[in-house]
Amino acid sequence: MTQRTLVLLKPDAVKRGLVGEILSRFEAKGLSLVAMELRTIDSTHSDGHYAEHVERDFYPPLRDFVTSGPLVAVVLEGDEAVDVVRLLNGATDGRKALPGTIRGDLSLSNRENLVHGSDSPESAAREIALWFPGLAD
Ligand code: IDP
Ligand code: MG
Repeated sequence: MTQRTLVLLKPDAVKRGLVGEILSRFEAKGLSLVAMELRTIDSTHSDGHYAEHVERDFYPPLRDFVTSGPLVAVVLEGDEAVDVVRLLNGATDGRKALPGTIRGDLSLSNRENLVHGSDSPESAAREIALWFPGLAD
């Protein structure tokens, strides 16, 4: 089933010059670019994106991280795009993510783990509306 999902190449990906490397993995898999923008977000936008996590202990440093510099927000489309992106991203903790995944190959951190991918079609719809209101369907 064709789906859309919201992907972030987080500020560590931009700072480390890994945007091309990471985007090329999604493109090589066969996912299509629907929208893409380099953007620096403020804490209000971070709170909206991470609404389910704002009360967690790890959230304040996560908010500092995602607002620390430009990131690349992307909408990708393809067959089962939500789950496919999360498989390509790998486990949250880069130290534990499997080799072959983006985090497993390129991240050594539980926080600075390079990428975000929506965790369900419902989250994808909410996140796409937040990041790209013009795309809402
Ligand atoms: P996900 O990005 O794999 O869906 P979530 O549990 O939704 O993981 O957490 C959102 C983000 O918060 C993670 O990608 C990571 O950057 C950060 N994070 C999650 N858990 C921790 C933690 O225990 N320590 C530090 N950062 C964390
Ligand atoms: Mg998540």
